[in-house]
Amino acid sequence: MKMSHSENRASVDELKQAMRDYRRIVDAELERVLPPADRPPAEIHRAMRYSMFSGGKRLRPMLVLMGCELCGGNQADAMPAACAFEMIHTYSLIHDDLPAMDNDDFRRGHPTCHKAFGEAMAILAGDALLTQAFELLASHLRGRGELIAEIAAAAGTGGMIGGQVADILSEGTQPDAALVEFIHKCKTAALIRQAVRTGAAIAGAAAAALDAVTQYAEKIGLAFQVADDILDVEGTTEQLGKTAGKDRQAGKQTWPAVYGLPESRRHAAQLASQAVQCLEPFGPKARMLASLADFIVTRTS
Ligand code: GRG
Repeated sequence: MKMSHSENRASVDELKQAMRDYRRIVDAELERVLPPADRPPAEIHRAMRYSMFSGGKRLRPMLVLMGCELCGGNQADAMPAACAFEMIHTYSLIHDDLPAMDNDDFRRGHPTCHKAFGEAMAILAGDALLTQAFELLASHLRGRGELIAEIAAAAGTGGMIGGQVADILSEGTQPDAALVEFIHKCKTAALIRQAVRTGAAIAGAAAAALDAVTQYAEKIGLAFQVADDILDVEGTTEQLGKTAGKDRQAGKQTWPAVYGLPESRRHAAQLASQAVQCLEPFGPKARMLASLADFIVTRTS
């Protein structure tokens, strides 16, 4: 029997509380694993910490932990991977903001890493976060080489970096539906997909469960970037914590550029609804992930 909308979703308040709780525990663990700010060479450790702790929703670590818990695993077992995903994500933001890429002055409501520490230190802080992420993964996921390889692939040229390359090379070209889907799936959805999948794999999920959460994650990953494109058009710089309206200015391939805003909103909502359907085999224990799918397309930052 199909569950009603209210049965299969946590309330907005429950989700907000859960997000605060996840954020608190992830931040405590990041505080513990990142090199202390005064450890020599202190400048790089200060730059890494500056970007890691200057805000952010902690969506990717939350997805690792929720994927693990959904499939019956222990939160503690997934915590190193959760931290690793936030480090990989933050590295990508630092590098994306550099003058050679998006040339942004603000991120997460603060001056970008290169504005605060200079370009050389920002490049190195990104490199160091990526490197430490894989150190964490290798030291905690013993015997899980295939899983670590999957994470590397999601962050690499077949995933996030590949999407970034296509995004840069397509600036100023005619809006193209196939191209924007490729960019969004690689640049954004690949890491989000892998976050949920990694949590589930750490829990030892059976093939069918792993497949179902992966399909959920693919949908929310794409929905997340479509919503991000819409926010770039509709949001303010204060609300977003980064410069609004830059996609259009740079002639980026975005969902609104191809489909317009009303159709983009409809498509984001449809992806969220399809994501929730993928969770049906899990029943009520997936209600928080179902609400998260709604949050992803209704968020304002
Ligand atoms: C490898 C340099 C490099 C870049 C990869 C991920 C990426 C491509 C660039 C970062 C900038 C960007 C617009 C990425 C798209 C994904 C996205 C919307 C990131 C922002 O994620 P949020 O909203 O950020 O989760 P917070 O600050 O909340 O963590």
